[in-house]
Amino acid sequence: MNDTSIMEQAVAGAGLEDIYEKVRDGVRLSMEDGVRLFKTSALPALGFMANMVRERFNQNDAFYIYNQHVNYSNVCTNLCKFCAFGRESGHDQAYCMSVEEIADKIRERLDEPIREVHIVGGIHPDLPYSYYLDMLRAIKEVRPDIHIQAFTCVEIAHIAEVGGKSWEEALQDLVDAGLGSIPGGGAEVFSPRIREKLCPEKLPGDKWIEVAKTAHSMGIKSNATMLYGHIETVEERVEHFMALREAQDETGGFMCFIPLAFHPKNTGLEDVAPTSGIEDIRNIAVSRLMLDNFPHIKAYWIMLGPKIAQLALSFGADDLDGTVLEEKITHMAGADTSQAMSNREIEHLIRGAGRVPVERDTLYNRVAA
Ligand code: V47
Repeated sequence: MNDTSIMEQAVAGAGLEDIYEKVRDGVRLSMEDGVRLFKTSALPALGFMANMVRERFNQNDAFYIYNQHVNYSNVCTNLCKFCAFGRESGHDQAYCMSVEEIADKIRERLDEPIREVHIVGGIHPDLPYSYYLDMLRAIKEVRPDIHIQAFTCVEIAHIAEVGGKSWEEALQDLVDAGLGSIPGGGAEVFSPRIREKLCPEKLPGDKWIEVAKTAHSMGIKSNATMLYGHIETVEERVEHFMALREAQDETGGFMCFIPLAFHPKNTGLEDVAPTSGIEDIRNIAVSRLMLDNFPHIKAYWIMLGPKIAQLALSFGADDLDGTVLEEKITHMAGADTSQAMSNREIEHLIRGAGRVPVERDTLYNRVAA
């Protein structure tokens, strides 16, 4: 008996033959299918199916990028319950980097082959519109070849409001100043119930999608995330996938989906237990199966830990993110992962998973080692 027929037996044993047939034949899965996949305990069967889709999209490749994070300010008016990073303006732990300090952060690492700077901050009540444009210009001046992936859809809507601009106008100004693409944060869970309970001040889910679609219509690529493992139901997770899949059908502008494992420490949800490895793997696998029009699924090692992220490469993920120098948001919420991994360490993880490491740029072009 070959490997495939053994796994087909595992699928049958789990009562998932109908879903398997759809996956094998490239037929789109339904909301009900997604809920069943979240509820099955047959992890190997789930992984077998997710891996089929993963290899259909990305063969044996596993991507990573040499990148640096800049979290320019933790001052935030939203103060979401799940966030350990944000502080009210005037708080003794509040900080905001000047444009010069941000430029210095980039300058400090000019001798490293960094391809991307990933920039996310809070919703700052007082920063002027010019700050965001000046930040991008200053980075490009120091390092013209770097790709700037900056400002979640939530920040873009805020920046536009600060500048008295439409989303299109603000996005155009940001692109002219050096913006390359948009990271996937701020999506959380789109469900109004969840947003009402955890982040009532935040841009609503439907508006997050509208900002992303606006960016896509202008040729700006973006990512998407989902924060799981707090108070959301599996139905709400699958609805989140369905909304993203529908938007992607319309624009094709999403590059990558990243399930973000909730870290409870120092948040307003400290009673919630951290996610288990099984839950993490399940979220990777179900997202790979439901998001049939997303080319990449990222296992963000900073949140998952390197070992679960490595395992995820056999359960649907094809990307580990990257070196992630200087990340703050997850570490403030108790992540015990290191602050950075070297290219060698990442390649070692990928090879250990039996995959081929591929260094990429932000837009998933292969780069020569
Ligand atoms: O939007 C906040 C999440 C996000 C916590 O686009 C938390 O490639 C876990 O979006 N526990 C920011 N997560 C990070 C992000 C991201 C990271 C890596 C790559 C990309 C990409 C995007 O972090 C926030 C929020 O959803 N977050 N607090 C927490 N306690």
